[in-house]
Amino acid sequence: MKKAKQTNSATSATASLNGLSKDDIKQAIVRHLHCSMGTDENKANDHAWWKAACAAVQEQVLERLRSTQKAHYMNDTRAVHYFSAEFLMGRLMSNNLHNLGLYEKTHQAMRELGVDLTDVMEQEPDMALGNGGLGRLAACFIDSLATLDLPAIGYGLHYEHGLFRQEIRSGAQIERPDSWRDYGNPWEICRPESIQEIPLYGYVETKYGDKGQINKEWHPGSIVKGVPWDIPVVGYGGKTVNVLRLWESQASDYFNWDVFNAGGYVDAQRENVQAETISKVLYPNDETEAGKELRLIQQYFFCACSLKDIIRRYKRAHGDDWSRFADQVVIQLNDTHPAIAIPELIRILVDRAGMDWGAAWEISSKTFAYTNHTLLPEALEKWPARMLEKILPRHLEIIYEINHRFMRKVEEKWPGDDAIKRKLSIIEESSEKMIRMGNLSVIGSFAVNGVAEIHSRLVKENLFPEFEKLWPGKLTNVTNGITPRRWLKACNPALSKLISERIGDKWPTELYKLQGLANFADDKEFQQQFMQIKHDNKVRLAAEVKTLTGVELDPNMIFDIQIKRLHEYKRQHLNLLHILALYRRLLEDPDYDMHPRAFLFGAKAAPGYKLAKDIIYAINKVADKINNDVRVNHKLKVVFLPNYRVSLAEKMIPAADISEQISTAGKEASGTGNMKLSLNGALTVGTLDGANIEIAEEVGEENIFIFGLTVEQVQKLHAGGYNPYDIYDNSREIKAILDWLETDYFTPGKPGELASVKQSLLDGGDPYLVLADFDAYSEAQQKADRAYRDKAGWARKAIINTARMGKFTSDRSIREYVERIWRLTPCHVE
Ligand code: 7GP
Repeated sequence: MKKAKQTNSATSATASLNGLSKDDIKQAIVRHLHCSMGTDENKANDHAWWKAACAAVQEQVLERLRSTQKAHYMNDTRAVHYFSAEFLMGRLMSNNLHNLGLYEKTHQAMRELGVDLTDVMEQEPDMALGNGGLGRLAACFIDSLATLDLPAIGYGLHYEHGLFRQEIRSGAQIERPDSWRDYGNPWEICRPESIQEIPLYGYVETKYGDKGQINKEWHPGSIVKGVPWDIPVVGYGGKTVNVLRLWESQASDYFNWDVFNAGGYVDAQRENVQAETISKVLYPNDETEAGKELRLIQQYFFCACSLKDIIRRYKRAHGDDWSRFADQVVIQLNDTHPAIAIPELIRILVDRAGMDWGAAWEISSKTFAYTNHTLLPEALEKWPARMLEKILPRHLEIIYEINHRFMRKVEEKWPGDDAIKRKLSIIEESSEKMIRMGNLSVIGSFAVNGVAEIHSRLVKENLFPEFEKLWPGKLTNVTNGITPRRWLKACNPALSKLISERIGDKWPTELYKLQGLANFADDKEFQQQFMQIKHDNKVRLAAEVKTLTGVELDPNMIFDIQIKRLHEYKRQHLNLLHILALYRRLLEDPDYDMHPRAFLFGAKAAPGYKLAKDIIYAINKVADKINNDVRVNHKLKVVFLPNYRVSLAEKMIPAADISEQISTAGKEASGTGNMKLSLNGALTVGTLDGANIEIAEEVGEENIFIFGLTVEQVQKLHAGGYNPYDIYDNSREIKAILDWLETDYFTPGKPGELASVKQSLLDGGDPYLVLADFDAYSEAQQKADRAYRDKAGWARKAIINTARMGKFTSDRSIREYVERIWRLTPCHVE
C-alpha cells in the first residue's frame, strides 16, 4: 500500500504568488469592467465591480486549472471522485483570493479604485447547493483535497434553486426560492464537450446468446441530457486547482426530435420541462428521507453522468483494458444519496462491456467507499422496489442479483439463521417491498466510515453490527474537520493576523501550530488583544443584527449562539426553555444574578416539518416579548436571524462567546459548527455527543461546559420507560415554563399558538429527552455565566479553545481518508 506523504507544500500562500502586482490586479479589474461588463469606473455599481473582480480572479484560477489538469493527465494519477448530492459552497470570492494569496493586494487595488472590497463581496450570492452539515463537509473536503495537491474531483447536481431563502413573517418561517444564478455565476464554466445522455424508464429485454449465455438489454423509455458545469476549486497556496463538476439536466435533442416531427410541438415542450425539472431544486431535507420519485431520478442522473465522465477519461488513457480501473478510480459516496452508482457501474461492466458478474463485482467492490452521516432511522434511505422497477428496471434486477449472492455469504456464516438474513438483506420485505440503500452501500463498498469516534462506534454496535462480524475492519472512523482557510483566516481576519504575529503564518495548513498560542494563554497583553478582537467582532455582528431584525444588542452581553438546521434532536427547544427559565427568574427576582446575555439563533426548518417550524415561531414570539420587556431587556435578549447560510455563519462565528451544541447524546453524528465556533474562541456548552467528545478531549474539561445524559444513560432511560410527566409534575420551574407556553402571554389574544412545543414534550413523550436534560443544562449555563465574569479566566479558556483545535482541520480528515481508504499520492503542479 502506498502511503500518502504529509503534504505541506502550500505553507505560505504568499510564497506561491506568481509576481502579480497590485497594479496588475487593478488593470485586470478595470479591463473587465470595460470589456466584460461594458461599463466604466464612474458608472459601475458594486455588482459590476464584483463581476469585474471575479473575472480578474478567474483568469488566475483558470491558468492554474489548466496546469493542474495537465499534470494529472501526464502523471496518469489515481484520483478520488467525491459523489455528493450536496456541496454547500457559500461564496467563493474571498476564499479564492485568500487561497491565491491575492486578498491584500486586491483589497488595496480596489481601494485605489475607490471601492471597498468587503462591500463588493457582499454582492455575491451564496452557492447554497446543500442543506447543512453533509453538504458543507463536502465543500471543506474539496478545499483540503486541492490544498494537499491531491487529484480529486467533486461530482454533484447543478441545482437551479439551492436551499430555499428563509423569510420570517410575524415570527413564522416562509420559504422563498433561492435564485443564486439569476445574474450569472462568474465562477462556473459550461463544458458542452462533455455532455452525457442518460437513459430512464423503459424495459429490460432478455436475449439468449448462441452458447446459452443470457444477455440483458435495457431499452429506455426516455433520455435526458446532462450538461456539466465546472467550478474551479483553488487549493491554499494556489498551486492545485481541482474541479467541482455539477450536472444540469436538459431535454435531449435526440428524444424530442420524433415528437417534434410528429407535429407535437407542445408535447415536445412538455418533455423539455420534465427533463429540466431533474436539476431544478434541491430537496430541502436534512436528516429525513425525501422518498420521492424525482429525488431518486436526481440521484441516478448525477451518478450516471459522473460515471460516464469517469469512464470516458479512463478509456482515454487505458482503452478497453478494465484491469486498472480500480487502481485509478476511487469513488467516495457521501451518504447513501449516490448509492445507485453501485448497480450503475455493474450494469455498465456487465451489459455494456460484456464482463461476467464476478469480474464486474471485483472491480466495482474495489471502487466504492461509503460515509455514513446519521443514525436517525428517518434519514436512512429506502426506495420502493416498484419505483425502481419503473424508473431503473435493469438496476432493480442487478440489486436483486447482488442481494442473492450476498445472502449466500450470510448463509455460509450463519447457516439457517433467517432473522439475520432478514436484517442484512438489501430488500426489506414489508407490506411494500423496499430497497435499503444503506445495506447496498455497505455490501458494495470496500470501506465504510462514520464521522466521529462515538458515531462510528454506534454504527458498528447498533446500525451494522452483523456487517462488522462478517467483514471485520471494513467499518472505520474518520472524524470530520473544517477548513481553517474559510473558517478562521478569511472569516476572522483580525484574529488571523494576531495569531500570525505570535506564531507565524503556517497555521492555515499546519493547524497543530495553533498549540503555540497556549504559551500566551496567561499573557495579559495577548488576552487583552484576543478579547478586543472578539469584542470588535461582536460590535460588527450587533450592527448586522440591527439591520436584519431591528433588535439592538449591547456587545458587552455574552453572545450565546446556536446555529444549525432546526431539528428536535438538536434541541433548539431546550435552549428556548432555558431562556424562558431565565426570563421567569428575572421577573420573580429583578436582582437575579446573571451576566447580561444575548441568545442568537440561526436555523432553517424543512418546509414539511411542522414541529420544527413551530419551534422557530415560538423562538420568535418569545424573542419579541423579552426584547420589548423593559424589566428584563437590559439583561436578556433573544434574536432569530433569518436565512441562516454559510455567509451569515461567517459573520456570526467570529462573534460568539458561547457555542450551543446540545443534541441528545447519540444523535448528532459529529457536528462541524462546534469545531468552527471553538476555533474562533467560543466556549462550548454541550453534551457528550458527536465530535463534542473529541473537542472536550482536546481543550480539557475546564475549558468546556459538558452536561447531560450520556449515550448509555439515554439508552437506559428509554429502556426503562421514560415518562416526561414525572419531571413536569415534580419541577415547579419546568411546569411553569411549559404552562406558560399554552397561555397567550407570548401571543396576545391567541392562546395555544405555542402549545405544540409543550405537547411534544409531554403527551408526545419527549423523544429527545429535553426535560430529562433540563436541570443539567441550566446548571451548565450557570457555570458558564460565572466563568464569564472572570475576565482573565474566560480569555484564557477562549485562547485555549483556539489553540487546541489543530485536530479539527479538514486536512487531517483528508489525510486519514488518503492513508486508510483512498491510497492517493499527491501530484505537485508547477
Ligand atoms: C450531518 C450530521 O447530522 C452532522 O452531525 C455531521 O457533522 C455532518 O452530517 C457531516 O458529517 N448529516 C447531514 O447533514 C445529513 O443530511 C442525512 O444527514 C444523511
